[in-house]
Amino acid sequence: MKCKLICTIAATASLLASCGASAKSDLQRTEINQGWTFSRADSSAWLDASVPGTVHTDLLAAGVIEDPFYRDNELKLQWIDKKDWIYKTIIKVDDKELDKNRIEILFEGLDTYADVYLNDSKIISADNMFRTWRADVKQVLKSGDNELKVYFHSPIRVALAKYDSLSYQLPCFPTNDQSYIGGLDGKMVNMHNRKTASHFGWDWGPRFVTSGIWKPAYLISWNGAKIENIHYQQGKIDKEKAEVLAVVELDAAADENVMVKLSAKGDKLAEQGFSLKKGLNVIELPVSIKNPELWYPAGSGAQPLYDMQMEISKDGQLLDRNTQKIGLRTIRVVQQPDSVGASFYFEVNGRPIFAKGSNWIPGDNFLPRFRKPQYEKLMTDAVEANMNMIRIWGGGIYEDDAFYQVCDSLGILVWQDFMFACAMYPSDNAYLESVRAEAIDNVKRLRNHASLAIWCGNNEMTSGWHNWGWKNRKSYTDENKKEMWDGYTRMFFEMLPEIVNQYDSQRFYWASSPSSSFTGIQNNQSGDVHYWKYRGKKLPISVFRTEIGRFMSEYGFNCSATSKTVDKYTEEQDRDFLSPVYKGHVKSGEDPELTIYYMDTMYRGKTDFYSMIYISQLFQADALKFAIEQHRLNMPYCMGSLYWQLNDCWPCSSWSSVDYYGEWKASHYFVKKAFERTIVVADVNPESGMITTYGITDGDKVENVELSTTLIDFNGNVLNGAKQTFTLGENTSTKITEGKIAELLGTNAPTDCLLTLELKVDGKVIAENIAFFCEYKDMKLPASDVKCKFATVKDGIEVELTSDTFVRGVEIAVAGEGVFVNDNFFDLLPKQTKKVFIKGDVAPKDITVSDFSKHKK
Ligand code: BMA
Repeated sequence: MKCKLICTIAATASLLASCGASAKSDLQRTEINQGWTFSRADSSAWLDASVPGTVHTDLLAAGVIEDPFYRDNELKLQWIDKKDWIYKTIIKVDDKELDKNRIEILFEGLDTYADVYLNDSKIISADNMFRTWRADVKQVLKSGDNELKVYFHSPIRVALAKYDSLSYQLPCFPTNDQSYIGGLDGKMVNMHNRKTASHFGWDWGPRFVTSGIWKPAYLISWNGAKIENIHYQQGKIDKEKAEVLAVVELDAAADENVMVKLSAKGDKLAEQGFSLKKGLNVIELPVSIKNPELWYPAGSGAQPLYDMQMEISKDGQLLDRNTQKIGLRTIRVVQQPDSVGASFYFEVNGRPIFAKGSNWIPGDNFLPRFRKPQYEKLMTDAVEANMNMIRIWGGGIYEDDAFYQVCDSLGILVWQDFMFACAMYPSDNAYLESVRAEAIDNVKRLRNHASLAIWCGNNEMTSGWHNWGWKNRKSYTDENKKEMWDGYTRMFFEMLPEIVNQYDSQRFYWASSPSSSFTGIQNNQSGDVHYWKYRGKKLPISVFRTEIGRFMSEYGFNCSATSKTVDKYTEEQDRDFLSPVYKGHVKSGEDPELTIYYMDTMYRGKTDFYSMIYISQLFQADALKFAIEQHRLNMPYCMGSLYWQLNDCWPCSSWSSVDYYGEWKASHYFVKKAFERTIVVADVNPESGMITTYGITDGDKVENVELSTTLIDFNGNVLNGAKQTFTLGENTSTKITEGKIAELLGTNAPTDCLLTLELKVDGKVIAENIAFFCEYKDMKLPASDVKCKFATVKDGIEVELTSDTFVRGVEIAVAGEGVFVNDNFFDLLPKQTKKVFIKGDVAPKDITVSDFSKHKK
């Protein structure tokens, strides 16, 4: 624990009376969200605006533009980022407020190049959307009406000037800055700004380079002292006691004697007096919590949160109050050297955690549209799918407080990148200083969250520099290269770790994802791994059997959005995988052709549009299931599997498992099963001719577990079967059996049968799975005939499905909005009865059932 004292504080507890502060604080904080209008700088037409908001969404609300996400509207709206825009409103201030000792304006986020004027005095000149901007406005404000005006310079024109002033082009991954859509003549400028990189077009995202007051703005006035920031540093934590040191920054309007009271869950922990000096003070309040309830990631325990409330008062008058929730736990990243390299895993409260999760991109290209309910929905989807970790990828944003609050309460650990992705960035001092301010702001804002597990410098910059040919580009002189690499070193090996060490010393910092060590290029023996190579070479998905690192922080499979979502952004004539509109929503460059390749080689599906949507989803689902199972069966060598990507920022084809409108793709159902606490897997390896079974659990050791394997044909006839009793190891993968595929199959053809697996404890099934012996396209599936019975139940409908024969990938499609099917795309075993619950206002006529055999040639 450490803290920097800015001035000498005398603890004067005995001199001051107890708090007893009145409920209403003297500090006044008013959100400036009313009466905003906006205009193009070269026009005099003023329209209503929303703050927080963006120019694009304001233009949409005003009816000036059509929905940017519809069809190819993206191409028609590229003019917006070339313009300057002005926002203005009136702030009313009365004499009482004006009399306060201190008055400031705080912008939590300005996107991006903004000059702020109050009554025609320039008070802020902003150039970084990731940091807060504030100004002391006591001298500029007047009683009555005050005009607040924000002038946004075109981010593109500012960035182009920066681009042109550099003698060389900073490298950037080609599909990750789609400048050609914006008419920039190939000039990739995203990295010249401190702004969401994906706004410039990404391999899953549109190119809409926004401007706007994207986070709340406040007018804050006070007389006594304002709580600037609190750092709840967690010391020794065990069952008996948790030691917490509250390090508090207080901004005092004058020299003051104040009382500071800290309580948790309503119980007073400490109360102490302090003498403050005018200006910024740092005080410390050590407290201890008896018999603490510890916080765990989802699946490992509960998520108790302590409501911490701090009150600052003077003579019984409350000056300011701050409440926030903290979770008590220890967390560390363990890199234990071993015979191959070194481990890389998270340990919470002394227990190793296999990280099950996905990567997160901004929830909406127009960021302010994504708020707490949307965060709650998506993170609940993540927990429903048995995840315990999410990686906030570096080309988006440091998310809103609401995001981390949701993660704290649901038990989702957060891997937090700093905002750098897939490019080299400028390294001049001004740029570095801007990053410094941004990093300090965000580290201080987020460090109290129980869910925050790791800070990571950037996404794929080490890979880009060393592996993607950047450092060897012929166009660079030695001097250029030195400048870029020196900048990289200063930023990611020096400045950011120093900031984390200074402001959040209890958290682990990792310079780049992926890397094998603090400075090392990724490998499968240490550190974290992004595995994408299969795409370029069109390798079979079975390559995921061998490409396994210690912690898989990215890998993924592209597919279509759900048909419901595709129908929303297309018209009839667009509904073709190769139509310009459909392809305009597939940003990855290689897709949809690459997806079509896998669909064809693995499934041989029909080529009508909706069959292709179905097959592309099944492909993604099967592939993710395979990869996750491989990662988990290699536990504890591999201790993390975060697939790319959970969500979308617009309706599109991508690697997401939940699409832009929140619909679960087939993969989300498969991921949910593959991430169950305990799973059973049969690894059928045609290359070696072997079949190996595994029991894998995140839980405790279980003795006398029974594995039943049954080989059946597609009509349900039992061809072979075995039972095995074994001990399931604690928090690991246990190999149960190994044998020859040929011996198991005997005279049965691989195309005609499947293997069911069941793990039982005391007669109760704890895990089940199915394994196949050939490519899906070669399976000789009988024509399906699924019978459905419907029953109206509370909040929806229950469907009971049966079939005489085996049915692959049963899809239950439901017309209408706001419906949720609790299981989907599942395999139905012969004569099995399967019950599915459909939540929502649905009738049987809205429900269509199909399956793989119907979409297969
Ligand atoms: C990863 C990410 C993203 C990208 C994704 C899919 O490497 O870091 O930049 O969108 O791959 O290509």
